[in-house]
Amino acid sequence: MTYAMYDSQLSPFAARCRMVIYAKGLDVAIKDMPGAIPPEEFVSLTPMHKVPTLTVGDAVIPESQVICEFLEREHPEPALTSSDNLVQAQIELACRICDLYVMGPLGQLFGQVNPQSRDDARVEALVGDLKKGLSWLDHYLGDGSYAIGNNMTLADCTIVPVLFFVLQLGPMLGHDDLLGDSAKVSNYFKAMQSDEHAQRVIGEMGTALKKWQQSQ
Ligand SMILES: N[C@@H](CCC(=O)N[C@@H](CS)C(=O)NCC(=O)O)C(=O)O
Repeated sequence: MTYAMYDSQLSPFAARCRMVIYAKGLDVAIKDMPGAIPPEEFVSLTPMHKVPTLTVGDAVIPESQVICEFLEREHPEPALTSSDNLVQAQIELACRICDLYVMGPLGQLFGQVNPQSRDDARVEALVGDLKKGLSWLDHYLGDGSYAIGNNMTLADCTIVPVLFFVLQLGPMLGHDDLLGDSAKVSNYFKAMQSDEHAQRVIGEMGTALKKWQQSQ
């Protein structure tokens, strides 16, 4: 199969898919947006107009979690899911907590980075929501060397890019303590620095963030 992925190096959703691609050693042409194709052409490819979007020959698959699960089914080795149904539920729960309760407030906080246009009351409310979501993630994180168990799973591919963002964004908003109530999550992210695939996406996101900051 011929794969291409419309990507943004800074997007935590796209980074999730790249981490899966790296962990599985897949041959995927990564096309950085904006620039990979004109916006009108991208809209005709997917009306959702979001990265990541995977193309598989002529087929188009948007949505990071759907892309990751598709790649997992097509390329089951190395496995990023569990054959134990209860463990698999924990993996899916960690991904869902990130998507529903962490990425929501985090994405809105990204819109509050500029101190000139910042709404401080809104920031405080969103920081409260974000900390709550992170404490829920903390509660359900496993005790092994990865998010759930002792091997990399889709949960790690989802959580690592999100935590990179949390830790970068906090100081920009005057909040260095976003993981203050989430010691397990904090220790987990420190431990993930020595995983080669996590390291790679963290490095890519760091470079993209610097570029973005210079452009502001
Ligand atoms: N639920 C989507 C979210 C993707 C998303 O929001 N991507 C952002 C970049 S972080 C985007 O493409 N925004 C452009 C737009 O909405 O037009 C996923 O998991 O893939």
